[in-house]
Amino acid sequence: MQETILKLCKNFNLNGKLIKYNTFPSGHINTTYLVNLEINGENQEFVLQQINNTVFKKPDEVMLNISNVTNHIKNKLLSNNKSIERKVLDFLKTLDNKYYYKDEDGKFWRMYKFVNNSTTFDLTDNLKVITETGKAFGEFQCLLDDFPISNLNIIIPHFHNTVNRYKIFKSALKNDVKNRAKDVINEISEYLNLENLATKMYKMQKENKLHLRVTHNDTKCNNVLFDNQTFNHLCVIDLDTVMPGLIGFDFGDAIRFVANTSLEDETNLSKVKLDLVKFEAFTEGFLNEVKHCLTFNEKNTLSLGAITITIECGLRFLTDYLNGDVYFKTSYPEHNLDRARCQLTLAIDMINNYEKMQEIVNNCFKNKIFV
Ligand code: ADP
Ligand code: GN1
Ligand code: MG
Repeated sequence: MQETILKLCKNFNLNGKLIKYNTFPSGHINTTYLVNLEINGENQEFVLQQINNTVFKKPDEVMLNISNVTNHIKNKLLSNNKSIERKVLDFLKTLDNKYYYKDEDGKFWRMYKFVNNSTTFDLTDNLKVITETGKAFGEFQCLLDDFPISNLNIIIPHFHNTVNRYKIFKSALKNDVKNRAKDVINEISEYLNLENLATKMYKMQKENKLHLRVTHNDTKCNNVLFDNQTFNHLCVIDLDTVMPGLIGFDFGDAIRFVANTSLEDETNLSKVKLDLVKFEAFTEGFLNEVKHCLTFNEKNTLSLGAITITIECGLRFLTDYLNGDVYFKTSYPEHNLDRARCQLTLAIDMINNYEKMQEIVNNCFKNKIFV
């Protein structure tokens, strides 16, 4: 691997000495390395990522979206007299002036500068970090509110189309290629019972009751970099799925991840709950940034967005389990099933706490003094 990394660095015009490299504990799709190089006597760190081109079938379009969005954020910060230092990702270009490199095996790679003194969180009880996560994704929305959505490539068509997600699920169930359906009858029927609720927002969008904005579509807490001393948010990362979408889904995906009492694959389901204190902390941070621009329907569907995305994510894990674990990386044979069970438990707890979530959202709107 060492030789491959050196060769890749050279292709990104980096000609230093390789000090070390590590795999980053990262998401379920791409593979990430932290690369340490000595360049002109100075130690410098870079992030090297292999883009999963089974999931991202057109890596060039992914990188075009990312570079356009990143440039827009950079220009907007500068025109508002704000510093761009650690606030925006800095991608490297290859020798042939591209933001990605295709190697001899057909693998796609990209490289960017490591943001110094930064850290990320998976599960955290620190309410400041949770509020900062809300601010980071809210700020991301505002920075891109004048980016023309028609300029974005649709990276994964129908990504949060829950009607289509149910269609794909039913087809996986029918094919049942691994003969696994018989062992998960309860989970299957519980997910099917949630179909009406989970498809409500998508239908509202189709009826023009909710409108599309530039959304991130993967608003997990570990996609925000924080200063490792102050825990103030720095920038939003993992921009692969930036596409037109509903703001309630970005809000909801973040709640699914950050306001859960457990990780997304917890097997002890008695530990899996929506934490309303964390919900409030995130909502305050997020609404602090975006409440001025939300429509009535957007405000009223934030809690439903959390329920919808939690059901959708669990359904995707269960679909992948039925398909034989071909999409998400897994660490053991029943990993996707455990994830699907965890998301189902969380979604049901959210449904039971719907009124309370709505009350918190309404209070955040009423309160004049924000964090
Ligand atoms: P994945 O698609 O695998 O989730 P990410 O782009 O989110 O990939 O990167 C994985 C992890 O690598 C992040 O959660 C973060 O900890 C770290 N990371 C990524 N980019 C940077 C960066 N520019 N500076 C510091 N850390 C980073
Ligand atoms: C995947 O790459 P990662 O782990 O950040 C997935 C998201 C899911 C998430 C669940 C392109 O994100 O949609 O919400 O797993 N990304 C893609 O953890 O499918
Ligand atoms: Mg990520």
